[in-house]
Amino acid sequence: MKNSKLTLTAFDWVPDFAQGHVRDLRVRWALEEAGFPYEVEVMAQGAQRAPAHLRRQPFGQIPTLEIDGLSLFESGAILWRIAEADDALLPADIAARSRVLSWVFGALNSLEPPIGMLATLDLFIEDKDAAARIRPEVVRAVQGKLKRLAEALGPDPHIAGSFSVADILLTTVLRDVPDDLLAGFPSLQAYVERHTARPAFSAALEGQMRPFAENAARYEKAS
Ligand SMILES: N[C@@H](CCC(=O)N[C@@H](CS)C(=O)NCC(=O)O)C(=O)O
Repeated sequence: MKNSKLTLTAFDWVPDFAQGHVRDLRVRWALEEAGFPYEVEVMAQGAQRAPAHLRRQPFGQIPTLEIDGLSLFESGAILWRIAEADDALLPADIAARSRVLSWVFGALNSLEPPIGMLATLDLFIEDKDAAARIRPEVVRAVQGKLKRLAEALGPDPHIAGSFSVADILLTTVLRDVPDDLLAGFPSLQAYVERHTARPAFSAALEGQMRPFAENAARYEKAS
């Protein structure tokens, strides 16, 4: 993949609360870790629902990654494809590899849904009374999952042996947990700090943020 033409889709701007949290970040991070050069197709808000984009992402979302003309969607699938091409993100040993795969799905299927639900309640639901009624139940669900994750991690620095694509996914998912909730799990807080201290993460974050600053004035004028 080092010699492939890679094109990632990302937004040219998102509201403040989403900046640094858009899912192209995890793809950028994996590509930066692997050292695969890539281009970014920066899309205007709304362009994700244009027919041309729906042909590559049926849900009208980002990210997508085109690899030598072959387009992939779903951040988990994209990360797995990148990881398959790089020993640093996926161990060769079948048992270790299977463990990483389980944690990839664990991050996306078991942790991200309740964490995403909490974000939906806090940021998107207009009926604040309804959101407040449901919130404690969702907080309990998130805490339950975090408790199990902390137990599974134990004193280890990474979730599945050495650093892998599973750590990229888990870290990006945990970054969406409200600070006060994550503070109840010091080992997970340290896990996020450890992984976001990696230079590849900083490069990914910087890459996502750059167009937001450049385009902010245009969006603010339009609103
Ligand atoms: N399951 C998808 C979720 C993608 C997703 O939620 N993308 C958001 C940005 S993080 C998006 O494009 N939102 C704009 C929209 O839905 O119109 C994945 O992991 O790739």
